[in-house]
Amino acid sequence: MAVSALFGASIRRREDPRLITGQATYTDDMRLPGMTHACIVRSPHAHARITRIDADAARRHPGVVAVFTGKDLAGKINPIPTAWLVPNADLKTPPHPALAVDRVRYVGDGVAVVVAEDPYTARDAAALVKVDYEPLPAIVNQEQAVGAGAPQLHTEAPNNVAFTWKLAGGDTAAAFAEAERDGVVVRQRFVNQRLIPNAMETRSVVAKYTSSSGELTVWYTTQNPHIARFLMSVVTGIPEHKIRVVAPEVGGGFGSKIPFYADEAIVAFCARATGRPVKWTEDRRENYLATIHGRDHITDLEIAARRDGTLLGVRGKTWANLGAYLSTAAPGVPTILHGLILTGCYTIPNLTYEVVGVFTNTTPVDAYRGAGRPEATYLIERMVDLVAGRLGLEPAEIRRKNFIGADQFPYTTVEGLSYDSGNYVPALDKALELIDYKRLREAQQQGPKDGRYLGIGLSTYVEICGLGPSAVAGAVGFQGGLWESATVRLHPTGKATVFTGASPHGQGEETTFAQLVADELGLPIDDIEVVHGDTGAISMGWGTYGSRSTVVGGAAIVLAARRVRDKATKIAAHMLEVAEGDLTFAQGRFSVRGSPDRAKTIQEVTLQAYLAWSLPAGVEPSLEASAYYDPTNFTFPFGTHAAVVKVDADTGQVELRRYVAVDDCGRVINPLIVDGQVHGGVVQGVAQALHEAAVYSPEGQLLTGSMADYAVPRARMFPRFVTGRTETPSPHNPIGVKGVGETGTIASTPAVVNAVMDALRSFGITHIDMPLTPERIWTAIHSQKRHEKASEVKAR
Ligand code: MCN
Repeated sequence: MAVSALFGASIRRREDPRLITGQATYTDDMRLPGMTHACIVRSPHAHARITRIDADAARRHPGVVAVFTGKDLAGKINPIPTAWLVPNADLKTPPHPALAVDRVRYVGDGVAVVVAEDPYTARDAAALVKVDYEPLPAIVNQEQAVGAGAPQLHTEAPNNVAFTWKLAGGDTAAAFAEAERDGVVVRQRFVNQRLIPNAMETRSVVAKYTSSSGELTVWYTTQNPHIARFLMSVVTGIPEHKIRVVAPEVGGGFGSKIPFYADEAIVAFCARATGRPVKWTEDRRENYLATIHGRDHITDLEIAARRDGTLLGVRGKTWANLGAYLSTAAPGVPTILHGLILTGCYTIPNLTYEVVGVFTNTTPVDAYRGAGRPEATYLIERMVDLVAGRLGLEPAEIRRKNFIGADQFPYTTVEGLSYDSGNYVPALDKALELIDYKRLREAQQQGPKDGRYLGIGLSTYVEICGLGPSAVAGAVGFQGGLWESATVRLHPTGKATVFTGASPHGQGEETTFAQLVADELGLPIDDIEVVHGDTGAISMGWGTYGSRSTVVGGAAIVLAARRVRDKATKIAAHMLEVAEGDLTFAQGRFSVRGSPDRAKTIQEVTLQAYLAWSLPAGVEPSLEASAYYDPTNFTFPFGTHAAVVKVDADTGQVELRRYVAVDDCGRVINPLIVDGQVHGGVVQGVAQALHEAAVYSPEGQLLTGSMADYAVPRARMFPRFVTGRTETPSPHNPIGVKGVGETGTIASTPAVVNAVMDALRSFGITHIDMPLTPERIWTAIHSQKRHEKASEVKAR
């Protein structure tokens, strides 16, 4: 590929050919000599005492290498830790044993593990492990779980309360008093239903322990190998420098591969205990039970506004279901990542909010794409529409009226965040133009033609991403740093290897990071390799989540590349016998100012750096540099999404007819990849609005326990998306970028729900909880009709 400015170029993802031609190595593709296979015996009960485990028959089964129970692991494997200790919330962290010892707390809780010569034998033998359970009453609903008489999960957490987190700013009481006097107060209960992440690849682990050296190597499906290594060391007691964690290809994660799971520690234990490599791969049903779930909030919210639509304050309380144990980042998701963005892109000066984190007999809940921010955006964007409806205002205009102004940045929100940059009106205008808003409203005025009601929904969002800085991580209790490392190494032949602490698993950074380096050093992109996901190759990294890889990891790469260029400039000046200041650098050539023919290419300079026959005084041989970048703030992407639906009043069926996403993620490295990220995110967000829900029986059985029962979205459910962009660079990172990996998920859910509610306005329906299935919509329409009929009769 020609050397030219690649920042901003729509280059096809370089990683895709191997991914789509069967040449990639995923964890489950790993084959090691002498490898065995593990199967984890899981509880069929949501809550039960274990009175006895008899593993003799399993142990005797031909081909079984070993069977371990919770008792075998006790004292040898530490409890699975939580890594986000949110302060000032009275956080309770009850122990989470890798395998349950005397009590199981959710369907899927690990009880024993069988290691066998092949996966089928392991599974057959697992069925022979006889576990005697004494069932206990279970609780799955978080609001009921904190009520009197509810079954108790952990003695350390009375009333099942894991934490109570409060946030307050301004004078909310005065704001509501004003609105009660001379304005409007809207109250609504929202259920943000539980979702199940559906990465293409389920979780998988291969562990190999070498007793002679005491070294543990773990290949596995993680989004953050260095955090995994750290926690593996904490849990297994194996020193960190003796552990290598490798994330081979990872087939998507969407947050579900951030946590450190019990299963990973169990597999490592088995490898050490048996002296043989062990592989464990979830099947899809196991994945639904044992991999984290997302969302699951119940919220009572109130919003106060003046009659002219000026938003005055927000007040509310959320009960966040955390499942049976605290997963790695769980406490931070419904608090820091949620509460701190609750007032969205509006100048709302007063806020009082409380989040109660609750243990229930369900699969643990943790970060799922957007993690806390989709829930917050849903609340505020629904509320703004409800206020508009109550006051008879145009949804686009009430938003415009309350936006933080372009001249107000950096803007300190009532939650205490400092939004870096923004210009919300142009994004709204662009979305309105792309969706043809005026014409749609006119069409809506004419009423439904075919029994299908037209609805238009907007969502104007802002989100927190690019997680660092580390000082903030510390202040909010995240037990890690949030900087990123990068090394840019030029080889003697002028080719480059880039090492990043980010750990992409579908986002395309092997392409975009190479674009950054190609631009900084003037190298052809094909001469640049990006290496990630291996603690043996990369000094340190904090991984890929919170749309941080480009903002933090990309910035580190650019800083490292600039250091390489600075050193190369010194060597080039020496080679050309001029002062450094006499050189210009463009398209990979160092040229003498005024004599463009006197030049050295970056490749010539690199060779000299390695030959070291004649280097300037004080310059060391070789050409590589590292950088460790810790941002000074988060970044705050924003935009407007607009959805057009038609709702069939006879069947309740929703057709998503058009979808426009206008996102502002600062400067864009690769528009094609950014579009792809938005598309994927929108699909997930729309699926929450219309289709997906994890459903538990009151006894704690997951009723949507397979893809046959859980409504994973299909391509045919979506129209062609229209994407647009505005570009407001982030002022505080060296490349002006903001993250984009989650914007689609964050913005789209309320856009679609607002559109459906807009369509149902003439029925007097203002809210239906998600997912907006035909049955729910039909029921709402018909109960409203019944209600109207009853009122008519009464009036007569
Ligand atoms: N990008 C760009 N210009 C920008 C911003 C980003 O070209 N201004 C590019 C990036 O360089 C990268 C992609 O867009 O190629 C996404 O980058 P970024 O916003 O930095 O997000 P991360 O790489 O940190 O990815 C995390 C984010 C999250 S949190 C989830 S969850 C998620 C997501 O990305 N999970 C995904 N997208 C996913 N995509 C796939 N295929 N699989 C997942 O599991």
